[in-house]
Amino acid sequence: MEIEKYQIAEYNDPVLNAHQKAFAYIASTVPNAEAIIEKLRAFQVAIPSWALGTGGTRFARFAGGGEPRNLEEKIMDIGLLHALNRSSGAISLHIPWDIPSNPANIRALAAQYGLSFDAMNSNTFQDQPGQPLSYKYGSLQHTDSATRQQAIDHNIEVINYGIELGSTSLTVWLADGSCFPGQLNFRKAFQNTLSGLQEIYKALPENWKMFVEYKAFEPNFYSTTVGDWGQSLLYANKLGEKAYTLVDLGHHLPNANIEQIVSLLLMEGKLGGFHFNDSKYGDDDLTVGSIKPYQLFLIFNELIDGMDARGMEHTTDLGWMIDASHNVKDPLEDLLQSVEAIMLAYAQALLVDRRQLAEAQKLNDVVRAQEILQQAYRTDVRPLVAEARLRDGGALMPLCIFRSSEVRKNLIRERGSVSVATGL
Ligand code: PSV
Ligand code: MN
Ligand code: MN
Repeated sequence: MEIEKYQIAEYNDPVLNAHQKAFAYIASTVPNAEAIIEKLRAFQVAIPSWALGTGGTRFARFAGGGEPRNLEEKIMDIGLLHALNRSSGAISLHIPWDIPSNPANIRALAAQYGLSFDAMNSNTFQDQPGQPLSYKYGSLQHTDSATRQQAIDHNIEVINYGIELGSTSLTVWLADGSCFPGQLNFRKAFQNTLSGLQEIYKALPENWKMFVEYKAFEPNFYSTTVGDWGQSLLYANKLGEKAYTLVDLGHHLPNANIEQIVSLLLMEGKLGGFHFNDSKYGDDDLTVGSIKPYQLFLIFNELIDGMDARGMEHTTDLGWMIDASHNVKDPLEDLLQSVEAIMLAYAQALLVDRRQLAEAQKLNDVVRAQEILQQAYRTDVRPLVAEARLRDGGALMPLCIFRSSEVRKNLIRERGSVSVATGL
């Protein structure tokens, strides 16, 4: 199932006039509309290969139809998203969930859809069929050196796949930790993990980065060996200049001030990448911007402020990825919503008058500082984001096209209604 450029233009046609009016209005009210549009056009968010089918909870999985049956079909699905929104130009792979049997062909297929390979993700949180040693009690932290070595070898294998695909980063998320007090010696677990990461780090090509993802809880519920940004930063600092912290929005304890974490990591030159999602309770992996859109805006506000202060390129100097799971929505519709939410938050943050904000901060004018932020947040930037898409041949209303061209119905016809993951 593909949507051709001319079809997108046909769908755009009836709404073009209304869009032009809305765009003319915002372009006349904000000082830097053209500059924002150029930034939006360049900005790309990677789609995780694991978010294209219906996810589930530990209780149940209710799969939808037409799910991709293999990596090729996952790439096609992301190609479709990218054709509609022009902002999903990358894919993030999880190994061994998505082993490219022929990396050169997979790379060429992705290129046909204008997609590149963002961070590669290793998996030492599950045992795979035929795997000699179990990760039940952790991987890099394990008390047994052979198990640690197995986890190191796996990460190096993932790097090698990534090299063939043209990726330039590895994300390591470890489920390592403990469920009960006394189970683990924290210092030994940290030291084992550090030496494992050091071995993996040695295998990184010159131009690669390693992202150390932290998470406060789950699947271990007493301690986590990379439990928060402080611990991740400790590892990243000890590893070296190619190692960075990765922030997944759902991996914090309730009410953590993520925008402050982002700001300080950037100040230290140690923020590497992002997993976007939203949550109310824990690692809920809900649609980006569906629960706390103001927090998302505040995070982008710090990102822009911090990146600009360090002269970083918004598009390339951080890894921008979604990490989500869809239990009740069509995954492709959900991803369109997530990317849109990210683009809106980015556009709003670009609107912030930083000179005035700095002045208000200096004068301790708390009210004015809040007004400046909320002025940007409350501006309806949807026409700016739509205009950026339009200029790149994308859809003014991606979700509407997705629905009216009956994408899901066609995918079900092509691929069937049985999910590969559940067999139902
Ligand atoms: C773990 O919760 C996580 O956020 C990591 O990024 C994993 O790679 C991903 O979810 C998929 O399980
Ligand atoms: Mn994640
Ligand atoms: Mn997660």
